Amino acid sequence: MGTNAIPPPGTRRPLGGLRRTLVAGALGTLVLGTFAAVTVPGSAGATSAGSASAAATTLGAAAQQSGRYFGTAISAGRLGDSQYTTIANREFDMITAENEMKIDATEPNQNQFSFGNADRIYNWAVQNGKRVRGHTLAWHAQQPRWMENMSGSALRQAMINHINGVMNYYKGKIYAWDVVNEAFSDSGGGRRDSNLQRTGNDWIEVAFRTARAADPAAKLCYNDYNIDNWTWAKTQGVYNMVRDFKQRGVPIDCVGLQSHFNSGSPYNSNYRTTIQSFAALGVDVQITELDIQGASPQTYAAVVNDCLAVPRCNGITVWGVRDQDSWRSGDTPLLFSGGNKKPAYNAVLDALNAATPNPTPSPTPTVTPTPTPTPTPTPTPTPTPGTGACTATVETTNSWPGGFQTTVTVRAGSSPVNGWTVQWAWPGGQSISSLWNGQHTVSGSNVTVRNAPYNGSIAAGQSTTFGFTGNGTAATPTATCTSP
Ligand code: 9MR
Repeated sequence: MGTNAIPPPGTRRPLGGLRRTLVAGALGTLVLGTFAAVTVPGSAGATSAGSASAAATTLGAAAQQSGRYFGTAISAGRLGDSQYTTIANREFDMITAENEMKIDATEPNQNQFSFGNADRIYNWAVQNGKRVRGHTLAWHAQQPRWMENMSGSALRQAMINHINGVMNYYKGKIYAWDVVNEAFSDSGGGRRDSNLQRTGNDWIEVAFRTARAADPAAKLCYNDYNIDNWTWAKTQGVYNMVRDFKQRGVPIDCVGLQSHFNSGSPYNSNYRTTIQSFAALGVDVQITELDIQGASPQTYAAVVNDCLAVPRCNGITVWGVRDQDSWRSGDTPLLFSGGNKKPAYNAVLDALNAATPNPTPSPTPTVTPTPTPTPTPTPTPTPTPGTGACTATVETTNSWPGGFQTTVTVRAGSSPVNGWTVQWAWPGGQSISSLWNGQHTVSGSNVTVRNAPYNGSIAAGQSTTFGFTGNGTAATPTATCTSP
């Protein structure tokens, strides 16, 4: 990975022209009242369907008919896989770096910015006529070690410096940034505790104000998971923050609904209400990390139709190309299996093709009444004891001098699992610096990770994952999994 000082980028092709082309194309479509797809120069995914009866044949082209995009997360490590790049290039017109624009990747040492893998993805996207979503600038997870150890005003300043460093480097080139990621607690509707939160409750608005100043052309999003169900307290917490930001003039342009749907956090038909309610605050809504355990075609179509029903829901991104690329591949949650389109793919394409051109891209905001929040249902295990054997597979997914990143796949055996515990011993003094999708305790060299409140239930034969960044020399210990 190349390490660069901050800008001046200058040599890169700005996206502004492309963005203007897309907007003009979309407006032209509206004015002419046709269903013509917008053709993106250089995009293999674009079609030039001439009428309503000529359905688009790729997801990106189908979404463009109503002025929307259809994107995917891309991993730099897979850009050498031609099956992967062929599908990604053909089908998608918006690209998110799955890990490569995160804090640990872009500022591995304080004040030393590194854009090698981020640029690999950015350049691949732009060279193929696609736009890029930036993910993510301020987050409690995947922080580099130097940042994890910081607190107070030094951390606040480091966050500001990081936002400036990354956004300046990509100034004018990113369609939307996930400025702040996952800042709300999984239950109760309040903020998540983190080193950033402990710098003061205003850290989120400081991040957004910093971001606006750094790149006024980028849309600025708040992005989170489990804010899809309108009745959940977490959704209401984020909704109240966005409403407050709009009222006080804190710059925010969009809300990203990650929409990782699974048995603990399933799609609910009130999803459309969630999208409508956020949009009514005067922000765009983007579905940013869509994947659906089992990839039911009906559920994929419902998600697409809910977005299409709201003019300000302006795009959908799926979190990976093929099932094998997914962060939770055992759930087979994506639209492709190997090189093949799954039934969910056809359901999504048909739904996009059935959309009418978007008549009002930015409606006048109206205020929706705040619903009475109901507590987030705790998807805690109904105990069905005794049968839940599970296995844990440890995989080192990244490493660098003095640190590494690991993904652990927890898989249920022939019976469902309700609650799981994974344990291992470090071979050589390693330690965890940040862990997600689980709760860990450490005793000497022994680590115990229990499920998070939302991922304890695993259907028979299915899996979930948790991950962490670690300090020390990369190690791949053997782990045991037990279930009550
Ligand atoms: O898919 C990403 C996986 O490869 C990483 O190991 C993991 C580390 O944090 O992040 C995954 O992406 C997450 C995204 O950045 C934020 N929302 C949840 C996503 C799935 O965990």
